Amino acid sequence: MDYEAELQTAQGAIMAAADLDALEALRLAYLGKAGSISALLKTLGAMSPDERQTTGPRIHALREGVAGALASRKAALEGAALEARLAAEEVDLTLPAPASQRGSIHPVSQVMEELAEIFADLGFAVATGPEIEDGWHNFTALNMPESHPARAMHDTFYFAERTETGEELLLRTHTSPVQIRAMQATGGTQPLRIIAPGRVYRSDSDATHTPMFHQVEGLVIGEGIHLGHLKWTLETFLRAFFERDDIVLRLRPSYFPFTEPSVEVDVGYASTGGRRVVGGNGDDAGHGWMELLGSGMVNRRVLTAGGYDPDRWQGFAFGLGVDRLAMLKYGMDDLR
Ligand code: 2NL
Repeated sequence: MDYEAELQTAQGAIMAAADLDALEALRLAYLGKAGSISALLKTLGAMSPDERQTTGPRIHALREGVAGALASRKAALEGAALEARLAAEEVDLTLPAPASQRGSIHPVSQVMEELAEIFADLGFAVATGPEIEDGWHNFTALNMPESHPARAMHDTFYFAERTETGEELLLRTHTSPVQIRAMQATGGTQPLRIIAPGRVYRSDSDATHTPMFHQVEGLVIGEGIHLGHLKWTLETFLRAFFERDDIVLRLRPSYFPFTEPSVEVDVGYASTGGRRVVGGNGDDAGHGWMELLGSGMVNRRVLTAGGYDPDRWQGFAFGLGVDRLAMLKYGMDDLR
């Protein structure tokens, strides 16, 4: 048998295989269990030692040659397949990118930012402080001594621990303690114009109350500060916040331990289709008054606690709920 010619024929067939399936068929035909070369190898056992000596290496050379041709054709076909895929699956960089999910600012955060911006234009700096407070800064300095009923009214979250000096520790019930700390920091020698925005905590939970809510308090201290400054400041702020010139305020006498006199501030609104829209005189037809915030002239005792001489310095302060303000501005009717 002419093994050389056999090899050349096989190589020709292998190089002509059009695809990997055709190549696999050839591999089985030559080297498979029932393949022609496998059959040749089986004949070796029946040969005489002399014959095997000369024929054996030839059959093995044929097998090696066919296996080599199969491997090289396989590599060539696979390479071609990859090239074809790369050409077909080309990335089109001019296609628009898939849209990604975007987050958004929480209405409460947005309102806090708006407030800070408006008050910055009025010359107010932002003051911050600890959310875990002691009883002195949260209550006593604000004219709410121990045993004062207002202290019990605040539904305070208390810690089991106390400070080194025996003061009770609590989650601040308002941001007033931040302002007390700001007053102390000047040593009672400088005028002050600050807002204190932040989280406050009261053990209270229903459709209109959450145990954590957001408050912004404002404090102005200077010489000759009076109620007129308070009214102008709040009016100017609310006009900017609600983006309306027809904001009308109604100041009602009230009581807070930390201010004297104290005023509750209502804003006129119009009822349109069950929705309240801020603006206009609350006494006009189709209008009403809505309580918006509490304020007043800083109590002499609070000025003293903050280190200011109340015979020389006066101040006004106000406190408002950010969550409610956000609901009002962006038309939401459930705090949650
Ligand atoms: C309300 C009432 C108010 C204050 C907060 C205050 C702070 C200092 C001194 C005096 Cl350091 N006053 N804050 C004054 C009046 C009212 O909040 O109803 N807030 C939601």
